[in-house]
Amino acid sequence: MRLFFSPDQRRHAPALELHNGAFVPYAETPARVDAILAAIGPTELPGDAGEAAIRAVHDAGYIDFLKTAARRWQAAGRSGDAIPYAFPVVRRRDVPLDRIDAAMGRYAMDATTPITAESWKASYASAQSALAATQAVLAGDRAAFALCRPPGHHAGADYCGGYCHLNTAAIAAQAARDAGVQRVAILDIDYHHGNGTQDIFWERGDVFYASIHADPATDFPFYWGHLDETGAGEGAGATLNRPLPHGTSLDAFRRAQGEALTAIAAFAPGLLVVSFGADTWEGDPISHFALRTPDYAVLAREIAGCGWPTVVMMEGGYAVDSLGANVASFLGGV
Ligand code: OKP
Ligand code: ZN
Repeated sequence: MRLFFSPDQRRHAPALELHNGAFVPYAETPARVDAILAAIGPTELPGDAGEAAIRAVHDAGYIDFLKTAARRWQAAGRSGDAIPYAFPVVRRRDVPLDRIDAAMGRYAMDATTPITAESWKASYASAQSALAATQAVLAGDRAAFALCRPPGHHAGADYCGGYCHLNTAAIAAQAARDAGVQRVAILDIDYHHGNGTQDIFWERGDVFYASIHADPATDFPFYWGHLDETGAGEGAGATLNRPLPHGTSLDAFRRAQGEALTAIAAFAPGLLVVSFGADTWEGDPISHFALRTPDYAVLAREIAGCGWPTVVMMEGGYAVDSLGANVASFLGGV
């Protein structure tokens, strides 16, 4: 299986994040990719496919914001990373927002996703890795892996959040659609619900989104991922959510994944995108499931057994010392 990663993806390295009421060291570190690289062996550099596939998913105004936010933040006299703190939650009029502080809230869903001067470079490179892996599968490989980082599944068409700026799974799925694949399915097995991916395809009947995750009644991102969210309009029935309780281990996770795979099989996709997070591991520092390292191979074999051409995107996983083994277990199963 071909594996894709660009060193530019290390360049996003915020100092701190807001966690439980205090600023703590940022959890989504470049060290995560080094741990994964050490376990999975050599990767290939993605080519540079440009911005078109990114623009097919994300709004022009948002892309411009990502590129310029850190510079505007510095120009406003700030020393730390750019972090939003005021949000237009009550549907204010869509007035032009020149002040960087206002733009930060407009283009973010939370205050845990700092933007640095290098964030665009790193997220752009992460999207290129996603596109290169997708190309490999479109060209005939049965499976490929994109070591995406920063992750993607919380980012919507016009917002960042949950450590994510560009939605790599959505970019991959849309690129496959634009290459002529009629139906694309996304299976999201990160611990957190992929609100951005769900949001982007909510009214789309051509991209099926299935997610297994911690119940948003107790866990981030809170406002999305409930059982009764199933899509709307053309996309009615093309979203499937399986929220699970703290303490979930292989048996229950596997049953939920089986339901998701059955629904995806009925949809008959030409390509599967997997948003894979290893933050479902029993020792993850910010999560509360109880999967063990060998469990990832079991889950991956059941996915691979369905026979769809499959592109795997790295999402979360914060227990750096075990991250490599967990990712290697999953990829071995694929
Ligand atoms: C990204 B991915 C809780 C803060 C929540 C955001 C978690 C983002 C996870 N104090 N932080 O889905 O792994
Ligand atoms: Zn996660």
